[in-house]
Amino acid sequence: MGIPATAMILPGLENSLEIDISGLKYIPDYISAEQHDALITQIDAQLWNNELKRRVQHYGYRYDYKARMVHDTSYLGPLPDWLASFARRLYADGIFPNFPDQVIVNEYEPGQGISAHIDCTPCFGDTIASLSLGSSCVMQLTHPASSQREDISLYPRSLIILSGNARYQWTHAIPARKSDTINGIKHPRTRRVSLTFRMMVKS
Ligand SMILES: O=C(O)CCC(=O)C(=O)O
Repeated sequence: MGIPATAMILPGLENSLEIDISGLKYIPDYISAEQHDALITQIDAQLWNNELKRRVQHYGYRYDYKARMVHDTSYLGPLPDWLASFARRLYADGIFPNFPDQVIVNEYEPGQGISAHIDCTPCFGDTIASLSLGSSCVMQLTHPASSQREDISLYPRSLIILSGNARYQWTHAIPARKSDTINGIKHPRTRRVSLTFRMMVKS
């Protein structure tokens, strides 16, 4: 499994990771500093949902954290313009085979994280793409069948793409801690905001 041939990533947007997990791609500097700041401003003008330890915003379809799924009744409406234009770019760049129609914005203050998970399989399609804003952090990818673990540093303005094996056979997590040690150097975390784009699987 992998990104379908009809949706090959544009030349120049190739992986720059040394970690070789099939279906994993990392694109540094996917957006400009101006786009980064404009997105933060847009996000901070919206209402936050406080049902988890970290704050979240849901667009397109509401995700039910208790049931770990999206219900048929959870449609919230089309993506707002400021997300739809980004979704169009993800499609035009060949990252998604169609427009992504579900987005979760996660906010991580230092000490906050997200536990290891595989995104809902019946709910979402093959590609999950997460844009990082604000602080850098480490994402842990774990292959439960072999216990292999890989740490990936996510820098602001980067895009990480999980599809195929990376999406279905590996869990991903952001450890809840206040700093990350990368190549022996301690990086204190500041506020991080991510936007994760997905495509709903329509029944
Ligand atoms: O914050 C991230 O980059 C990942 C978010 C995530 O894994 C999720 O929303 O399921």
